Amino acid sequence: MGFSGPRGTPVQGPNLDALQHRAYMGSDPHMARDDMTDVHQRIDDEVKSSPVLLFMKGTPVFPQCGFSAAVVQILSQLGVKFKAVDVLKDPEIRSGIKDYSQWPTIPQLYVKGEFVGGADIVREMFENDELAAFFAEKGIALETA
Ligand SMILES: N[C@@H](CCC(=O)N[C@@H](CS)C(=O)NCC(=O)O)C(=O)O
Repeated sequence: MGFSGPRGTPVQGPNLDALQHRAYMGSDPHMARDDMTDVHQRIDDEVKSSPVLLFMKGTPVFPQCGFSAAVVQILSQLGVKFKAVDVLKDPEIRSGIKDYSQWPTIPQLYVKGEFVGGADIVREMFENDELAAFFAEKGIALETA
């Protein structure tokens, strides 16, 4: 690519902010703004209609990624009921959730509409005994035997 104009004067290059933003927006650079708004709304509806919601790869029974499996395992160990959304079934959600939370990876755990974190954060909270307290504070029942 030639980025120099006449006599070597630099030509305005691509708008890096826009390119980075587009890259961040996910796998489909041609996704229209309206589609993104639509996905955002769908995610918002999901997040607000389930007290504990996990965006993951695969299902709780058949997780397709070790990070997702780790969060499922922790939630199950605590006896927390949760809804799971398999992002592998919906590329728009897989991409849109990263923008929604400003968090670049899956899994993503939401409690009462609030983004909690991914696998590392959930694991750390669990190991520090913070996670059970957090659920209690949010009014989420733990059904541990
Ligand atoms: N450090 C992350 C690990 C999760 C991670 O790296 N996820 C990757 C692989 S499953 C991911 O979501 N990559 C983007 C994608 O697959 O869309 C966490 O704490 O959750």
